[in-house]
Amino acid sequence: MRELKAQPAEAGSAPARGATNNLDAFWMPFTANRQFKKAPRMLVAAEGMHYTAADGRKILDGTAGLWCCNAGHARPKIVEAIANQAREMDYAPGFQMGHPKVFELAARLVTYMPPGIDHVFFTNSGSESVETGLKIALAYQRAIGQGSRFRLIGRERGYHGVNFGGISVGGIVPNRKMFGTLLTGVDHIRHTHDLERNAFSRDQPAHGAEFADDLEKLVALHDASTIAAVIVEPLAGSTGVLVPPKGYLEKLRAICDKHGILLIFDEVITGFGRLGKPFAVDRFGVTPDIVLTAKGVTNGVIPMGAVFVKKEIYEAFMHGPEHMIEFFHGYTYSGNPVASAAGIATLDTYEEESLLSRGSELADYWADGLHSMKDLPHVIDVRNCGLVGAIELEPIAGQPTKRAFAAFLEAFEKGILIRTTGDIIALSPPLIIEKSEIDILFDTLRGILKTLA
Ligand code: PXG
Repeated sequence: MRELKAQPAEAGSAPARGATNNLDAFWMPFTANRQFKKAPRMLVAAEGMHYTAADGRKILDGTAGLWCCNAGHARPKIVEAIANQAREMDYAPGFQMGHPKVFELAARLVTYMPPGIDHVFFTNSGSESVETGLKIALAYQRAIGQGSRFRLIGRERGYHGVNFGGISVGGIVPNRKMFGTLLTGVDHIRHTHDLERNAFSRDQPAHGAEFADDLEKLVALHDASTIAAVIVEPLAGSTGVLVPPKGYLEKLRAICDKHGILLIFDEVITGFGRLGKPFAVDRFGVTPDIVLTAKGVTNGVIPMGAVFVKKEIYEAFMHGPEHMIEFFHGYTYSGNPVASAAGIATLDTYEEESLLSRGSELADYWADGLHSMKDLPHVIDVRNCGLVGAIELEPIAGQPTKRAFAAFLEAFEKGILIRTTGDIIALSPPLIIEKSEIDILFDTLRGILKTLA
């Protein structure tokens, strides 16, 4: 294996240019930096369903990168589109100027949404989509004369990225606890995870629609006239794959309608085929007012996010003198040409290979394999929906996360990439996965779980 251990630069000497053996400078995101730098896990190439590790081993991608490479890796159309666009026009200002590809992408993307959701605002990440969606919600309420609605409601265990709006409505403690003074004007409903009643459910669990009534309680506490919007992940991904109980999302929708509260679905993970339909909106048959996406919009290859809104939301902003900016928001890279080209080529790839419904075809096979691990040591729950799966492990007493992290390290050694969050193993492979590869993924994981301390 190549030398990749952290090497402190010699005192007084400039670090060598291009040195690959100095891992010190890079502060890695959401990573145990010291652990990683002692024993790095480097990926150097990717194609189709596999990564190549620095030592040449093929690693089966059980997580579509970070839930984003839905069409698999190095897809020729996407690679070509990016190269061609960079050559033809690398960048164009997005404020007060336009370029054809961003309009083409927007027009194509809105055809995936339910009728009535027909405008899209571009960002560069899920976190930015969240901030954008929350700002649109607040500004919309003002625009329609409901300016007293300042409050945003999230959910316990919700993950909405890492920016201030997102961690405010989010419900993951380590992401929030350092930043308390800025997290005002929010409240939370309870999460829906209920192992006592729902452990080992296949697909949507039977119990828990009544958790949506928490919203009625918050209305009683704060008054609807102070609440602008509710934001939830239709299926919560990074908090450990929490599948919505039957009837839950429908109930949330009904309560929002009753009180004039906007419903925002964060589909950063569930969008673009992950649940066997193009979006969770289709999978669960509930239409929110705003849909947040990122990741799969460009197959994860170039950063991009897309925020979809209902017609009446867009139109509420289209007032005042025509030369005036209607919404004071946007990013230098909103809809940049290379990302737009990547997005168009990604949609082409999804459509040509019917990938956005492939999860439905594989769902039973996927669920059978996952649930076959039910009786292995330490397994306290197995959950699935579309091409998402989770195996929840009993934590080691006094050492939460350690058991699942050990499984993750062992998995990499054995040639599969999995994700862990807390003591939950999460799986979300590229939608091009074959049954034989599902077998390899689960056989390898089974072997690991059988011997896990
Ligand atoms: N909303 C949701 C629902 C997400 O899952 C974001 C927003 C933020 O997206 P960006 O692009 O800013 O990271 C996410 C991101 C994991 C994992 O393994 C999940 C995410 C990112 C990285 C890892 O659970 N979700």
